[in-house]
Amino acid sequence: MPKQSVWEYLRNKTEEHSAIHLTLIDPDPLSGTTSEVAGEIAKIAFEVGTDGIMVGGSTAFGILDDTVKEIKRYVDVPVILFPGNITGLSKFADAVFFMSLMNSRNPYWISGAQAMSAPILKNWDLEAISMAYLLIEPGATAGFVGDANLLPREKPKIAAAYALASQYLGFKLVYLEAGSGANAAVPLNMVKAVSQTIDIPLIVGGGLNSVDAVVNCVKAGANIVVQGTFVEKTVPIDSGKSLSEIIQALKKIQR
Ligand code: 1GP
Repeated sequence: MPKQSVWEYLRNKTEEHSAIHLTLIDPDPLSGTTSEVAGEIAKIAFEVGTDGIMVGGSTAFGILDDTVKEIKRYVDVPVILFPGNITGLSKFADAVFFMSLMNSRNPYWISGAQAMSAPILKNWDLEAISMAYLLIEPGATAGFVGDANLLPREKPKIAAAYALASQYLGFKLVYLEAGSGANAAVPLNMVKAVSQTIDIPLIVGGGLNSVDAVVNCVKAGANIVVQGTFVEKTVPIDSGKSLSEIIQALKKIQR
């Protein structure tokens, strides 16, 4: 039997459970997240039940390959790249979220970076999972870097229209992103409006920092939740206790 692809793994898991949890790790030696630290965080996140590790790459400065290899030593879930640019690629990962920032004003982030990187992925035979990336206010660093025409928080129908257009364009996933470290997560009525509009899995991330935030987001319709800042802040302090509480609460939700 052929090996299950990462896409099949994600799709099957989202069909089996109310929602799944992904941990985002941004390797950044300048702020202390060396490849070794990333490996330790991933190990604990895996042990407490996260379903996959996403690896950002915007500040990885030459340590991305080492980071991915270090993480893979400790986890038995997919390691998926979440690139901030064409520099965020590593042949050692299991797959890449091949993203298009649908609401960017700059075509580089919609199709330019993708064209630059597609031949590299083919050469490496790295699985590319197409994903529409929608940036919602406040957008944080990704909003600024990606030159996004940020989707207004109080206009869920606009987000739903972008998400439906993404589905019709053939994307496998839609990601509603408030921005890493955002002081306000994606509004629940927006998560609900989008999830009721599309038939493909919905990922939500940015500013999800508590049990309630994650549970309510899933109840509103998210199929996959992403936590980065919360994991990087709490795991070194409490060895994964807070993260474990969140993941257990998420797995118990009935829809
Ligand atoms: C960022 O959505 C992810 O791309 C995670 O955001 O760091 O706020 O959890 P946080």
